[in-house]
Amino acid sequence: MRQSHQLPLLGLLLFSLIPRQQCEICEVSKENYTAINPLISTMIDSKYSKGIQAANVLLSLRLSGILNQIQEQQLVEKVNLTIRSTEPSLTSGQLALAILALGACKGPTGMSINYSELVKDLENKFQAEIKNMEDHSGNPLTNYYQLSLDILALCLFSGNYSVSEVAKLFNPENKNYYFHGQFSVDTGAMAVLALTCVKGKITRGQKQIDRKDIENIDKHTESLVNKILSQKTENGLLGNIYSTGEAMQALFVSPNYYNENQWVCEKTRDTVLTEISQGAFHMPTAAAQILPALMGKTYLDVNKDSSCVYSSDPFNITTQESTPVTPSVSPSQIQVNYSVVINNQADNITVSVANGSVFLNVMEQAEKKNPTLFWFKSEETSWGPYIISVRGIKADPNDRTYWELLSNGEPLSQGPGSYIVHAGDDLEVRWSTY
Ligand code: B12
Ligand SMILES: *[C@@H]1O[C@H](CO)[C@@H](O)[C@H](O)[C@H]1NC(C)=O
Ligand SMILES: *[C@@H]1O[C@H](CO)[C@@H](O)[C@H](O)[C@H]1NC(C)=O
Ligand SMILES: *[C@@H]1O[C@H](CO)[C@@H](O)[C@H](O)[C@H]1NC(C)=O
Ligand SMILES: *[C@@H]1O[C@H](CO)[C@@H](O)[C@H](O)[C@H]1NC(C)=O
Ligand SMILES: *[C@@H]1O[C@H](CO)[C@@H](O)[C@H](O)[C@H]1NC(C)=O
Ligand SMILES: *[C@@H]1O[C@H](CO)[C@@H](O)[C@H](O)[C@H]1NC(C)=O
Ligand SMILES: *[C@@H]1O[C@H](CO)[C@@H](O)[C@H](O)[C@H]1NC(C)=O
Ligand SMILES: *[C@@H]1O[C@H](CO)[C@@H](O)[C@H](O)[C@H]1NC(C)=O
Repeated sequence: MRQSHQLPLLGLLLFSLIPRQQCEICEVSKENYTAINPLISTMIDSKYSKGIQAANVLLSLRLSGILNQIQEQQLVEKVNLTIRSTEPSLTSGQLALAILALGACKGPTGMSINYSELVKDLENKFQAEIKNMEDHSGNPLTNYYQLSLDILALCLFSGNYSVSEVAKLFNPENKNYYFHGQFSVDTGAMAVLALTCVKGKITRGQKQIDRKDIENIDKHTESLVNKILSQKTENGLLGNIYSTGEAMQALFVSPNYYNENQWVCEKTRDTVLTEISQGAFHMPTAAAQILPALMGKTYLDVNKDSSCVYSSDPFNITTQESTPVTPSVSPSQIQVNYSVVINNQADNITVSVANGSVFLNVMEQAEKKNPTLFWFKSEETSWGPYIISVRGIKADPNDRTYWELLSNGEPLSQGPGSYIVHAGDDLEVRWSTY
């Protein structure tokens, strides 16, 4: 199976039409739905402070067949409003996500949205990404995760893209799949979904294609799948807990590229369920990215003809206001070290913050004590606040620079608004290139 790309083309096409048994899709069974209730509450209770977060949530809940019509309509309006009001400044991937969300199993409200206009817009934004790569030594305006979202949306919603360009761009050796030389599982997974969609369109004869391009797309998919599997941890996660959902989707749609003994889906699923119970998915975007896989769904299911299935509420969705935990005693103060590191030059400070504070609180406290050294700017994103500049030095995708967060020398796998600091932590923001 692993050599499939070496078969002659005809054999290859026939081969890929034979579905391998889909035992890899290991969705959570009905009797275990209580385990995913926290995800759904997190998403429904969200205020969607950043509009594109609503797109993540709408896409996820629609694919999973969970919304009732009122909740859905509110989300559709929110997404629709966001794209109309912010359109020129949306990144390509944000627009792609909005199209996927609005177009997913078109409900009764779906009809009044003009997709062809949005899809045209996306074509232009995708071309701008390519143009930027040409002008800035191969660096897109955003990143390959978003370029993959773009191709996925163009593929699913009959947009125009060049298959040879896709075959060329998505070569697994491309630097954009790697951060600090480390393969990004999230990025690879999104690329597998996009390439699988493109290949599906070709084999169903909807595009006239050079056979060399098909062979390359096939080779890329196989290699990406192997890279994803090589990031499997002992407890079954693929990459880290936040890349696992999308990696599961990638493996669901590519069963012909790996052997059954290479991945035990059930183990991955059970580790994820445990992590849910421990609160790992308290962010709406994190919850939105993991849910479809747990329901046995992938982003390729978006344009299945069926219209939305409205749930008869097997989840007992709770939309009560989240009860803020008001501690009766004020929390004790803890001390941490914080430093800003630029080219091995460190400026450090010791600050006190309330126990339970997050990284951002430490940065704010440091800024208050010494604004000259520690002033910074952050920006709201679908994952919460993102540090865009410190002391006026600004992250720039054209030269792959950013502010990296570390604790005790280790890069964090959560952002400044979520990572809870501990007494004695050595916290650092480091000017880095990915
Ligand atoms: C590309 C990417 C980056 C790029 C972003 C710049 C660029 N060139 O695009 C780089 C490499 C710089 C980066 C940095 C970080 N990232 Co990052 N990143 C991603 C990735 C692969 C895609 C994001 C994207 O484009 N989404 C699609 C668009 C449509 O959504 P968007 O919200 O508009 O995207 C923007 C934000 O997501 C933002 N962003 C990217 N990463 C992060 C992380 C956090 C915490 C925040 C608040 C925002 C943010 O950059 C995007 C482009 O502008 C995601 C994977 C995923 N599953 O989402 C991880 C991901 C979001 N990143 C993650 C992390 C942890 C980080 C860092 C905190 C790592 C670190 N130790 O420093 C830093 C952020 C530090 C800071 N300055 O605040 C985690 C977040 C997990 C969590 N629970 O919070 C993810 C999910 C990866 C993972 N599996 O662990 N990242
Ligand atoms: C899921 O359900 C099965 C059967 O009811 C049960 O044996 C198993 O322990 C459940 N798993 C989790 C994680 O709840
Ligand atoms: C989306 O926004 C446009 C323009 O503001 C409006 O005409 C259309 O009715 C909206 N559609 C939905 C479903 O809200
Ligand atoms: C959608 O937009 C396209 C391009 O702007 C336009 O040609 C078309 O008439 C629109 N369709 C509807 C139903 O409004
Ligand atoms: C489709 O895109 C290709 C390049 O990606 C371009 O050459 C071609 O003209 C486009 N076709 C249409 C109908 O827009
Ligand atoms: C939902 O509520 C009903 C009745 O209260 C209960 O029987 C059912 O088990 C609940 N389902 C879940 C998934 O919690
Ligand atoms: C903090 O800075 C001082 C000098 O300003 C230096 O001696 C010390 O080693 C630094 N500590 C850390 C943890 O970087
Ligand atoms: C901080 O809070 C945690 C529990 O939230 C507690 O275990 C720990 O002892 C506290 N630390 C300090 C220094 O008060
Ligand atoms: C901060 O770092 C200095 C130097 O490494 C160390 O002596 C001190 O104990 C640290 N303070 C805290 C609160 O971790």
